Formats: sequence, structure tokens, C-alpha cells
Amino acid sequence: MLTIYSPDHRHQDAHVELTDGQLVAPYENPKRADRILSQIQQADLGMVLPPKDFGLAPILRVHDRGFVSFLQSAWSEWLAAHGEFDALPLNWATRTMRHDRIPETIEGKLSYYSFDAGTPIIAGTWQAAMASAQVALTGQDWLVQGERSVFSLCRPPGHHAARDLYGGYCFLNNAAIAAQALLDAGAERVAIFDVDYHHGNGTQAIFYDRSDVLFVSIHAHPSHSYPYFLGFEDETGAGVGEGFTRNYPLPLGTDWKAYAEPLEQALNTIRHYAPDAVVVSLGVDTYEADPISSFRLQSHDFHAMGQAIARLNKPTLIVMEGGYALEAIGVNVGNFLQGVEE
Ligand code: Q9C
Ligand code: ZN
Repeated sequence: MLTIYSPDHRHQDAHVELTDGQLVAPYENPKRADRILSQIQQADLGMVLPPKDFGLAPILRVHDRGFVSFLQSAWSEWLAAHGEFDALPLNWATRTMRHDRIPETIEGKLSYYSFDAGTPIIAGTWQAAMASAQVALTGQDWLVQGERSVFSLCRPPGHHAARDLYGGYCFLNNAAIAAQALLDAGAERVAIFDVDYHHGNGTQAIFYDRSDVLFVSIHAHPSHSYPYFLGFEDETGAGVGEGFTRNYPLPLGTDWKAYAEPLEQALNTIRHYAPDAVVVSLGVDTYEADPISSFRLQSHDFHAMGQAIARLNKPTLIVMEGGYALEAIGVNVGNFLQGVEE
């Protein structure tokens, strides 16, 4: 299988992440993509190609222009105001507050455009996020050229980012950008299958009121897991999008025995939709030893997951999302890709 990769992901290399009341070394760090890449090379999983440059236009098909401008200038504004510390928001417009005004200062804008304080912006954030989106777009382009399956080794990840919101280590929604590009290249229906441990709130929000993209997600139940406020079973779409969002939230401690059946149900939902192409948001944070998650999938289970998805028999773009167990992230992703290819 083709892999698309850019070393520019290294520009997102923050000093701190706010987790459980502590500033800790970021879980979402450059070693993740480095480990995945070296496993792909070691296991001979196929050619690794750099991204092409599709520019901003396909990004603006999914994201708000003001949001993109904010991401482009956030670091220089923060640097001028506060110096070389990772930029983190501190408060949000929640219940009782107004959402209709974009603040003028960088502190206010960070708050307006984010939904958590675990996603630091640094000097290289825009460059890394832009490269990550181009990696997804290039994978999409290979699919349009006739490849059956392509792996876009995206970093930073994307599925928590919505039209004008960043968070959950995500800035630009790579999977959504690729899905929209597939439609713009002629596909009539695209299914996004999100198997990251966390619900893909950003992707769901982007396509919630549309029927040309089916969003299906299998994830830890939001009653106990991040992002807490989206990903429940009763979210099924709105307007003409009614019925084109499907969530399969699962309990803490879910192992393969408990995962396999909802996985098959989710795949049947996708089969029923008969998409022209499938975009997989691949998170391997469902792994038993993931440091921030609590499912119990084992490394060989990712092989079975890849095989199950391959049985859809559709052109498939795999977009990298989460997964934080550095010692196993390469093997887990490699097993998944091998499963897809067989
Ligand atoms: N104590 C992705 O997997 N923080 N994002 C969790 C853990 C945020 C995960 C808190 C997790 C975001 C792409
Ligand atoms: Zn995740």
C-alpha cells in the first residue's frame, strides 16, 4: 500500500500539554509519526511518497476562512503578547455567555476558536497542520487516480477539529478535507469510518446536516470519555443529513470480544449506504496499553480490524488520527494496514 508522509509534522513539537491538572510532556508528539514510518519501512509495507501541494482552496471547502487566518497568525500574535511559551486558551464562552462576537486579542481568539486547553499552538503549528492536510489530500488524489487503498500518515491528527474550532490535538480536519475533495473530484457518496478511541466530534459536526457524507464512529462512550459532549447514540444527523450520522459508543474496558460485533454493525451501516469511497479515521488509541485511553484491543486485533474494513471492498483512504503508546504504535498501525491489504 502507498503511504504519504511529510517530515513537516516535526514542526508540531510542543513543550507542554495540560492533562489532569498537570503540565506534562505532550502525548501527541513527533515520535508517533517517526515510529509509524520506521515500521512501514522495516515491514516493507510499500512505497512512501511525499505530499503534493494542493494549497488552501480544498481546506477552505471545510474550514471557516477566519479560523484558518487565526491559525496562520496565532503564534506570532501570541509571541508578541506573551513570549516563547506554548499558546493555550484559558476560558470559554459556555452557558450564559455570548458566542456571536470574535474577540480582538489573541487570548480571546484562542478561547473563541478552541474547545480545550490540551492543544498547544507553537511556532510550527500552522506549517505542520498544513502539511498534514496536504498528506491527506495527496492520499485522496492517489485514490482518484485509481489506487485501491492509500495510507495518509497525517500528524497532527484532525478528527476533533470542526469548521471553526480546534482541540483534541487537532487543528485542520484532514479526513473531512479529504472526503470533501473526493466529492469535488466526482464521488457522489463518501463514508467516513472513525475508529479512533475518541469520538470524532469535529468530523461529525462538519457533515451533520448533509447526506453526501455518511459519518460512522465507534468509540468510548462520551459519558466517561473525551470529548464528553458529543458522540451519543441519539445523534443521527439533522435536516437532509438525518440518518447519515451513526454513533457506536462503547463501555470502558472494551476488548476485541466486545468490539467485534458493533464493528460489524458499523460496517453494515456503511455497506447499506453504498459509498463510492471510504475514508477511515484510524486511531490506535483503542490499544490496551494506550496511556490516555481505556479499551483493551491487542496488537493482532488491529490486523482483524483492517481485514474487516477491507471486506467493504471500496476504495479506501486511511487517515492517521490518535494512538499514544509509542512502543506499539508502529506495530499496531502496520498490522492494520496489512489487514487492509490482504
Ligand atoms: N487524560 C486524539 O486522539 N485529552 N485526540 C484526554 C486524558 C485529550 C485525543 C485527557 C485527548 C485528545 C486525536
Ligand atoms: Zn483519539
